[in-house]
Amino acid sequence: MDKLTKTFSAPQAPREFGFWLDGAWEGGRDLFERASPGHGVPVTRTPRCTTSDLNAAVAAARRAFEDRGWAGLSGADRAGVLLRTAEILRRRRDEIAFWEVLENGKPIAQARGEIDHCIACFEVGAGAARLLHGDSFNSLGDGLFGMVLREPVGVVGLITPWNFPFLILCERVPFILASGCTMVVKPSEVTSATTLMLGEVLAEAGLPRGVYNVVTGSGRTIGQALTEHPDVDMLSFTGSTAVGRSVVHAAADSNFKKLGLELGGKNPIIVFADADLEDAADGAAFGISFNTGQCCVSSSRLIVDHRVAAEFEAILVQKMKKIVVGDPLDEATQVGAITTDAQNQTILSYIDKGKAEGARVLTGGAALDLGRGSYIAPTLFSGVTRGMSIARDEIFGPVLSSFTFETTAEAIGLANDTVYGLAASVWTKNIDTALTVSRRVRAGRFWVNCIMAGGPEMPLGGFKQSGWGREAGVYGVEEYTQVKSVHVEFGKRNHWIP
Ligand code: TXE
Repeated sequence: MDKLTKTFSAPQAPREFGFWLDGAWEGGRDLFERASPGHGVPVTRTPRCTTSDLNAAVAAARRAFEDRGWAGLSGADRAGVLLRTAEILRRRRDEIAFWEVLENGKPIAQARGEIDHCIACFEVGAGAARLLHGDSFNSLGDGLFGMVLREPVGVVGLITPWNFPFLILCERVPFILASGCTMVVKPSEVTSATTLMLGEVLAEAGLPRGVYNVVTGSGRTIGQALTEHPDVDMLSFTGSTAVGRSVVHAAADSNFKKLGLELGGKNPIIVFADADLEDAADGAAFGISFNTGQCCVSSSRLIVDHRVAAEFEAILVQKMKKIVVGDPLDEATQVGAITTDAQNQTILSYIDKGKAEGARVLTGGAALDLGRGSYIAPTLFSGVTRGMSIARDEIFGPVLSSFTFETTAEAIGLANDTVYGLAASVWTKNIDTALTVSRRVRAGRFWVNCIMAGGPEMPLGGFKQSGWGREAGVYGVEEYTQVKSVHVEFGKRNHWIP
C-alpha cells in the first residue's frame, strides 16, 4: 500500500487518442475510457470505431497495396524503413513502455525489456526483407525453366490481445511489412495506445501512407467485421481459442481469407531427477509468474519426477514466496496487476475450483490486497490429477499445477495430454532424455534447461488447437506471402496441332 502511493505517477488526465487511418490521426469518435489495472484511475481514451471507419481503413490498405508504393520497393528499401523504425523505437522506448504499463499492468522494467525485443523484431524483419526469395527449377527439361516467386498476400487484418499489446504486435508487423503486404490492425479495446503510437513511429520512419492502419473498438463489432471483410486477404489472430474458432467460421463464410492463428496453451514444464533443481525451480517460478501468467506460453503444468517431487516443490515454494508483486510503476516489481477484471475473476474462480477438486495449495492461492488494482499471489497446487479443471483449462494467470511421473514415457504422455500444443520445457542433464522428450512432445516451441528464451529469428506458433501458421523470423515473412509458379518455355514450341 505504501509502495503504491510512493511510486504512483500516472497522468493527471487520461490521454486521448484518435485512430490511425491512411498515415494520419482521425478523431471525433465516441471514446472508450481505460483505467490502469494497477492503480484504478483512467489513463487513456481511444475511439470506438464504426464499421465505416473499418471500411475506410481496409480501402486505404488496399490502395496502398495496389499502387505498388510498398510492395514494389526493393527489399533493401523496405529494410531501410524497418531499421529507421527500430531507431525511433530506441529513442521512444521509455515512453512506449510507460503507456504499455498504464494500460496492461505489467512491471515497468519488464515493459522496457519487451520494447527492446520489439526493436530486435524490426531489425530481424529488415534482414528478412532483404533475404526473402523464391526458388527455381532447371530440372524441367532443356526447353522449360521454372521459377517459384514469393508474392505478398495483400491486405492483412491483424487482431491482437491485451497480454502483450506491443510485443505481439511487433512479432508480426515487421514481418508483414517485410513481405510487402499492407495492413489494418485491431488491438484489444483495453490496450490500444501503443498500437496507435506505432502508426506515428512508422510514418516518421518513412512508411508510405495507408500501409499501416489501426482501428480501435470492441472485438464483437470491429474485430468480427474485420474477420468477415471480403477485401481482407489474410487475417492473423492472437487470442482465445473460442474467438479463434469464430474467426475460422468468418473466413469460410466470407472470402476464404488465409488465416494465421495463435491461440491458447496449457504448457508443460518437465523436471527430471537429474536436473539442476535450483535452476529448474527458478525456471518454473519464472515460467508461471512472468506477466502474471497471462502469457500464451506460460508453463502452467509442472510434471516432476516422483523421486524429487517433494524436494523440488519445497525449493519452488521458497522461490515463489520471494517474487515481488506490486505497483507496476515500481522499478523493483517483478509481477504486476491482472490486466482486466474479467481475467481476475477467471483466475480466482480457478483457484477456488482447484481447492474444491482436492488439490493442495502449497503457496499463494488468494488475491493480494494492495489498496487498489487487482493482484494475485503466485500460486502452486500440488497433487493435481489429470481430470481436474486446473489440469486441463488455460487459466491465464499465475497458477501452477503440479503432477508427478515415474517413467519418461509417462512424462511425455502427461505433457501431451492436452488439446493444446504451444510450448514445452524440459529440465535434465541427460542429453538422451532431453532430445527424446523434445522430439516426442507436440509443441511449437521447446526449451531445454531454459524457458521463454530466444529471439525473433526463431519462429513461433502452435501445434494442435494452439493455432495455425508461424510468426517471426524468415518463417514469419513467408507466412504473409503466397507462392506463384512461373513456367518459361524457350526455343521453338513442340506443336500440338501438326
Ligand atoms: O480474448 P479474446 P479475451 C485467452 C486466455 C484468456 C481468454 C479470454 O485464456 O483468459 O483468452 O481473453 C478480439 N471477432 N487468451 O476474452 O476475446 C478482442 O477485441 C474478432 C490467450 O480477452 O479472444 C481482442 O482484440 N475479434 C491469448 C482479441 O480478439 C474478436 C491472449 C483477443 O480477445 C472477437 C489473450 C470476435 N468475435 C487471451 N471477439 C494468447 N494466445 O496469448 C474478441 N475479439
